[in-house]
Amino acid sequence: MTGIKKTFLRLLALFFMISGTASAQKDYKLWLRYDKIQDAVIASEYKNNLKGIVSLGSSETAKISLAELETGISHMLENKPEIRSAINGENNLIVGSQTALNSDLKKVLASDFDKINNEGFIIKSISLKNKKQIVITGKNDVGVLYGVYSFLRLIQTNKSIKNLSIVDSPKINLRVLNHWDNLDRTVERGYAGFSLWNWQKLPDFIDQRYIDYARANASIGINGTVLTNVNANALILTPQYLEKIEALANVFRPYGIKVYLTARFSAPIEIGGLKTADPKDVAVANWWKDKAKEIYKRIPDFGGFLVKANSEGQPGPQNYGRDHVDGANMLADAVAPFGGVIMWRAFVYSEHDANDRAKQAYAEFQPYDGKFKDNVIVQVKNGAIDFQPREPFHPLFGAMKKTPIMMEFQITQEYLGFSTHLAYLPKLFQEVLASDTYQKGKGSTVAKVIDGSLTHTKLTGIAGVSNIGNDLNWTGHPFAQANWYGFGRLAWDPYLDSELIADEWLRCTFSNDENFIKPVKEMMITSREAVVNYMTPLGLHHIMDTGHHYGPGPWISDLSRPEWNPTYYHKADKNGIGFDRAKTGTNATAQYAPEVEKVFDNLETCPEQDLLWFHHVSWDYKLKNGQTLWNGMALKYQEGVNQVQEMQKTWNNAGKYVDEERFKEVQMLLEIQSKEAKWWRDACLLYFQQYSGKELPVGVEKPKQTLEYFKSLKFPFAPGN
Ligand code: BDP
Repeated sequence: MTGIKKTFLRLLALFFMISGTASAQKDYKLWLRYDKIQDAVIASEYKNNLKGIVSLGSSETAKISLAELETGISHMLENKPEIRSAINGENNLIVGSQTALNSDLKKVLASDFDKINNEGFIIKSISLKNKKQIVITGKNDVGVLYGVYSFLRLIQTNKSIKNLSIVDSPKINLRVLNHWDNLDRTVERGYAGFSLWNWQKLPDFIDQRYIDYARANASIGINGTVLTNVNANALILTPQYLEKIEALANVFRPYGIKVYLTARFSAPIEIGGLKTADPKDVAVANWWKDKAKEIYKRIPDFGGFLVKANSEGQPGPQNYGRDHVDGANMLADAVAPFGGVIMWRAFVYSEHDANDRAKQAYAEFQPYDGKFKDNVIVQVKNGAIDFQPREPFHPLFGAMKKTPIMMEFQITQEYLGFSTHLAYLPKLFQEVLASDTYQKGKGSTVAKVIDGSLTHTKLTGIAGVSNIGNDLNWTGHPFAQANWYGFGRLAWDPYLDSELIADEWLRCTFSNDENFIKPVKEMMITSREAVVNYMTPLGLHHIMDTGHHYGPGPWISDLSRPEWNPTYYHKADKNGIGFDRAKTGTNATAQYAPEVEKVFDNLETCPEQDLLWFHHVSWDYKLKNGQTLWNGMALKYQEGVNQVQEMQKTWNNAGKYVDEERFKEVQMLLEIQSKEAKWWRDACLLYFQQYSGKELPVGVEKPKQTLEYFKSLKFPFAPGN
């Protein structure tokens, strides 16, 4: 090869590298793209109302607010507003916390300040000495920052800013991400690459990603992050690692984000040199007290610990004949002097307990109601089994009347197609939040339980198991970003409509063009139901392949723990299919309030979407649409496949509104999803057909492979396992 040719090829390679990076950055920016406003009329309204910015604060957080406004506005309007040192003239955007406001402003806004809490904000069009201004304020600088992001979102979504009067506060105190990140940077159930936390380079190297991560979280109101896996490693609590945690905490602090760690219960033995981790042992309690002191010395606003104890092999107080209350309260005492909290997980079930797994967490935790210290909050998964595509709400939400309980959602798609399937999860989250527990009569929704309005608990919280990794687009699938975004928005306000959230996200992330928004929003909204249909329709659950949880495995029946086997959950036989959790079966329905119990218990009133969760039903049972259960189930599987094909069509028509790179990415991913939806349909139906003994109804495509083929598939290096 000649020298010139070589140079040319090198340049060509470089060009592709650079353009590749540039395109990847499109995903990288998440919903903070701040694209130019396309509509000239709207853009001119913004320009007229935003002549100058007056920033009244000087803290790190205030500087971030100002920088974000400058970047956002100058990109969206292609015009940099003047930064003014004082309120001169009109059409200024005045930004600052309550204490920084002058007395005129304080007076104008006094009644609004009464309506917000410490993290809330006010965005208001006002007239000051006959001059029009917009104010963004809050009780402190972090509230102002939330207001800034909310204001930028108005512009991103092309809303009018002429007569603003927005007064908003988060309804839940702890809005946290749970990273299941290991110290070797693998991520348990993570499908977006490796962990963001580069432990080897910390504390000295601050990756720009840490800052961008904090920005993204602050923009949706997330105020806490648990950095490490619930299956914890005690080493994170050693000085060598605490120094690194401190560096991350310093990055996150100005964004209003507190750092939390998972505490391995046996840490006093593993890194403390003690012989026991018995919570009643004075030396153990003191070890934790000293550890807390050491952490708070470095990180004065450290959030506290998240603990998975005596669950799936993790150590806990029961190893010493103590219970969850003993363990949680001992840790609570250690962090209490510093204002820390303990998030104690209720995700427990035991192979030694012959009881229905769905009943075990309630059975164990409900009797502890009212026994935990004030700074303990019990973290409960949304359903009683384990983050399935659909689960009825966890009965504990209706049953802990004196104990703060927080929600745990899974944003990472362990059971919903990893990061290859498009599944818009806020739809799932909303379904759970809106479920009525009847704890105090009709209207006692899960949302009201976790925001404390029903039980009047002061400590309230919501956690989302993160779907973030070091993939260039953060979440593996461009649309999985919407699940991170939507989680944050619902954590802020659990009454928000998931469809509005989808609308917002699409506008910020892709385009404001209605011809794009309408069909693509529809695609997002149906996507979760599509996944339910092609994986686990009519209340089926836990029928995925074992270990990695990738793909179907309803046939698995040989695992050592009975409740790990899919056959335990579907109980298919010649007579029918489903888990009888009604009075005639395990009576799990009795864990709900009588009003809910009645509905679930009765085959006639049980919602069909939960049918096989609560009932073992004959293959010939007539569904509401007149189909037999077998036919109806087969048709649901087919419907799921059809829905994905519709999603593909929608996306194929969206090409002209989206950049080539993201368009292709999503197109390829939908193609995988379509193939895998068929895989789920065929494998499950062939397997269940052995029991039903019936033909597939008209309208359901015939499988092209045999059941043996599906059973033979192996995925030795499936991610996240
Ligand atoms: C299960 C996951 C497992 C987690 C566990 C948990 O498969 O990796 O450790 O949940 O939440 O769904 O503790």
